[in-house]
Amino acid sequence: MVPTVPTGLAWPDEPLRRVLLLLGAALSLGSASQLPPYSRCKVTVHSSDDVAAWEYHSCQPQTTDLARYARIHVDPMDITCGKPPENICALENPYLCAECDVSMLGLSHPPHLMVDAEVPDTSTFWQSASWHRTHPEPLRANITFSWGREVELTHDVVITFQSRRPAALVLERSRDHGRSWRPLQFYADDCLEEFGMEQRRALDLLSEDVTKVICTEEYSGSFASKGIRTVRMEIQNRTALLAGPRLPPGRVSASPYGRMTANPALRDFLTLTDLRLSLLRPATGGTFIDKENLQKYHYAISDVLVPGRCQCNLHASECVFNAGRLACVCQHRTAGPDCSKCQRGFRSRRWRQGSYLPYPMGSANVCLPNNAISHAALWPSVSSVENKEHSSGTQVLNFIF
Ligand SMILES: [Ca+2]
Repeated sequence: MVPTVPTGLAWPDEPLRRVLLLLGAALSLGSASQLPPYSRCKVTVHSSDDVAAWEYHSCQPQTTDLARYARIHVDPMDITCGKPPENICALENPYLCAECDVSMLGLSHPPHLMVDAEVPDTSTFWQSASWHRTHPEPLRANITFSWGREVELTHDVVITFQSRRPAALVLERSRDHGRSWRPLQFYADDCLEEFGMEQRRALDLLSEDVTKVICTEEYSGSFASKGIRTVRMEIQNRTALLAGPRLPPGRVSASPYGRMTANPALRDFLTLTDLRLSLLRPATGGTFIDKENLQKYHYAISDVLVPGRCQCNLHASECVFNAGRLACVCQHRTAGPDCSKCQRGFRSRRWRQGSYLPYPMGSANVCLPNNAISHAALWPSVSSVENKEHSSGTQVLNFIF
């Protein structure tokens, strides 16, 4: 039995969770009976003698914490502390130090401690070497999460630092397994000086800026709270921009999912095979660099949360983790790790991605048997089958075996 990827952390249960996912706070919710049917992927089988009928809906897996299913790579190779053993000190107190040693259990801080289960009051964390190792060269580290397949971000990416938050970092994405990279968001204590960009907050984005790459100072600036250790990539603030104007209670927006489908730029922005966190400059507490105590400058991360789902082309409601890889459990007679082709014997028309459109039923775009076109008597009209199937909510597609 292949395990299903658990739903993970504290996202609301279905169907509320999926609505919150795309609508965010910008949309007033209707009653449960008014929730869009594409929040479910249900295949209902009615059978009588030799005739069986299916009911299809566009579908996708639930959101989970993808960081737990990633291969994690840190470079440069020797940037993790402890080889050779060294003392890492607190930024606020250079005499408050702890030894890091890869050969000692309890004193080592390997990368997997960024994605382990955190126990309250006990933090486990990855830790870099201190600036003492590389000074006067910059202290830099790249942390790459690789899934070996396409996944979609659905909620805010949250990075929790054990150290003070860095003075400069970039979150980047790749859709080609690390061959090329594009920025998702820049972070700096001074965006103009660090990246030549005006600082901006995700909250201030307009609907036409839904895929705009911004630089924000709210997590790195000198005004940033010393007690708060998280850095966010705000996904929900962006997807909420597509929800449209707030509607009176009891009314649901025409189709935020449809707007999502109709916005390939946003889908592209949120789709990736790899996520990279580039740490460019550690927190220094100001402009002065204490060269006598470089051990107090370093990076340490206790947790990385990457809420998202497998990209299954709206042809799967489940994604499983098997032999170290995530794979969609394809429906609609599709096949492949991401349901991107039709099953053998079901290729009478070109494969198509599922769609949330037309509203409200969406289009499953099922793969049809090889003889569906040639046997017009059994398949009176492929297009009418597709339309009826999703316009009425009742099943009309018959297979005869
Ligand atoms: Ca941890």
